[in-house]
Amino acid sequence: MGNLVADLRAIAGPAHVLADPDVVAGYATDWTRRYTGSASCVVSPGTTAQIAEAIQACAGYGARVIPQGGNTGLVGGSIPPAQSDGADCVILSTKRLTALCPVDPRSRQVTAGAGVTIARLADHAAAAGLRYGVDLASRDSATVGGTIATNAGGIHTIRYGPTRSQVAGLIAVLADGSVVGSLSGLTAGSTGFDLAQLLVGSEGTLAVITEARLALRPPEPAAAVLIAGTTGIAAATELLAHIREVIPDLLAAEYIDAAGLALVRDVAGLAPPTADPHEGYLLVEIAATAGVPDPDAYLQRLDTVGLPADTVVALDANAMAALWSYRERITEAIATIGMPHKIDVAVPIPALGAFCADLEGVVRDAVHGHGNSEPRLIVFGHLGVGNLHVNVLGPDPADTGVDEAVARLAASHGGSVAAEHGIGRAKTGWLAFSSLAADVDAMRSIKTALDPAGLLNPGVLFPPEIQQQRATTRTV
Ligand code: FAD
Ligand code: 2HG
Ligand code: ZN
Repeated sequence: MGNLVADLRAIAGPAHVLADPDVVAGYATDWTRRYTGSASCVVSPGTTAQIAEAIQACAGYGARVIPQGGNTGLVGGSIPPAQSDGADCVILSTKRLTALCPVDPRSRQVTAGAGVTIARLADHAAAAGLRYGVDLASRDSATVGGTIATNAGGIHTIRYGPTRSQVAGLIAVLADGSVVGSLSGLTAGSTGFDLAQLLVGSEGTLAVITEARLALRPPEPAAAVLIAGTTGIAAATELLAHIREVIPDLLAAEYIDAAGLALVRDVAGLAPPTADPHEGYLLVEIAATAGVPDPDAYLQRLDTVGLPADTVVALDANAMAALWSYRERITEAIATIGMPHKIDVAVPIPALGAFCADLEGVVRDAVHGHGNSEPRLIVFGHLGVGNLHVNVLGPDPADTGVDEAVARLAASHGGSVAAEHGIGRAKTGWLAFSSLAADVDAMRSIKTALDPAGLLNPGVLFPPEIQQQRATTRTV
């Protein structure tokens, strides 16, 4: 490995290859601390050309490349495998790819380096009178490259779609070191496969994304944020449907269950949002759009919806931010009390009630079946797009029984085992629950075609048994 480190230092510069095991260990552990692996070094190239050279150097030594952005991913995709197959792993950090070009107001697009954080991108867009459509609580660390690689969603997906909907082009380095893509931002074009969209959600398994051309939106300030108590998720979806009938322009529609609200209040020292306690809470952010002149107009429309009497409506920025804290601080609040099992699922909105009705029993059975103590279940998420974050505390982090049971339950309700966090290392075994075998096989064929040696992010996204089968086939 000594030679590879030397070669990488020659490519990226001596200061940009870290090989001290203690330092490397920090990069090889994920945000949740549930997933950890080992790598020989961390390389931070400064340009696309250096990334191409670094990838070729790694390939020459048979070393694997683990692309890493802000390392805020929640499915173990940004860190090396726990068990090595004998090959060295190199973490390729995009932290030096921070170039941010001026916003083009005519196309409403901007070009950003893969290492630009979402918060910086949002500020940059705002300074030009525009907004970036993806926002998430990890905004200060999550990067353009990482959010593209995971097709991140976030709080405004109901309005602007996930990251996929913002990508107008990108530049990426494939496993053989070739550079593909375009930053022209053309929205008209039919020249074969859309490589940029293929790389969205590819989780570092097909290429390292180095730059992206991103669509920006006209500014849509929030006119109001409300929190309404409900009797649970089914009631919350009904209430949301009524609100959408009278106010179509929602920026966000989020759900928090009573356990999540109690925890975030406890950890963050927040007062109750509503006068009475409820089983669940619906948080809605309403866009100030041209058709509705002032906040009173929104309040009049909301009067027709039959909101609970203790609904809280915030109309000024500080009060809106205060209501958002109940939702935005849940992940960090959960992290203060243990290492949760995080199961990010999508379920068709009409089936959310039935899914949640089954959830507690499924979690309890899975946990007791594995000899664990009483689980602590917290459910919240992006209700407007049917994306729930099921967090379970109690079972040993290494015991994946409860994770699998929840993933199966989501699939049995017509849902998906991953909504916005990706498959990573955490969910490879469950991909087939909600994807056709032929779909997984087609994805695997693409992986094999673009990365025949399995250089990029091995063990991420693809079910191990399929990798095994293919490996056997190739050997034969
Ligand atoms: P990393 O964690 O570094 O990497 C994630 C994956 O992308 C890995 O597979 C990695 O190999 C790959 N990757 C990274 N950069 C590149 C690149 N340049 N080229 C190719 N592959 C690359 N996610 C949501 O979707 N919605 C949310 O609302 C949300 N909220 C969060 C809140 C908190 C508090 C936290 C901690 C996380 C949250 N996340 C959320 C998860 C996380 O922020 C996202 O998955 C984000 O997209 C990861 O970006 P990153 O730069 O940190 O990527
Ligand atoms: C969110 O929506 C994130 O807050 C994190 O996607 C979800 O902590 C989680 O499970
Ligand atoms: Zn989320």
